[in-house]
Amino acid sequence: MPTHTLKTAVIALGSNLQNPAGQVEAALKAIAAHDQIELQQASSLYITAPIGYADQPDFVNAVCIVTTTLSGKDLLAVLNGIEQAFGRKRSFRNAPRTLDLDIIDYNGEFSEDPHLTLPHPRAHERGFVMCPLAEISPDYVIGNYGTAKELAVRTGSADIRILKNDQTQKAV
Ligand code: PH2
Ligand code: MG
Ligand code: MG
Repeated sequence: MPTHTLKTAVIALGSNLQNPAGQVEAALKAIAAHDQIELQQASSLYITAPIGYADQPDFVNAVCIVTTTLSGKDLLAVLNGIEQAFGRKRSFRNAPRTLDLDIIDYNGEFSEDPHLTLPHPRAHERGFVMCPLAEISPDYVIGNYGTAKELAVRTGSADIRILKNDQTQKAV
């Protein structure tokens, strides 16, 4: 693909139902298999305590960086399609889920669109996103909030453990 049309995006993956680690690993493969998405980097898998609605199982989370010729909206549609294929049911906000795929950043763009707010409005304060991102790209800048490394230090990693480490570096 011509490089000038390539955009870089950060995608966060999360699951806390039905073999969460398997869900996240299979989702990474599904993302990588899309012909308009190239997987550049994937973090280790992390076990993380639930944020928001606490009375649910721990999550497995990971983050990946991709390049893509898709627009942000088309990338979101592809990710929603993968969530559906993995049996995602939407019940209530922050409910347990087989697979959640969130766009954290799309090429450094800003958007107030309620269907795709960029950067993701809460990711910068979530250790389960910032710690994995800091592992693979510590200098990645999230909107006006700072680098992944700075934000991971701020969120802390108290309730976050590496489950499966495919990398050599430590998160924070
Ligand atoms: N996702 C949420 C709400 N809370 N907590 C953890 N640890 N990991 C998640 O992926 C997560 C969450 C909403 O998407
Ligand atoms: Mg989410
Ligand atoms: Mg989501």
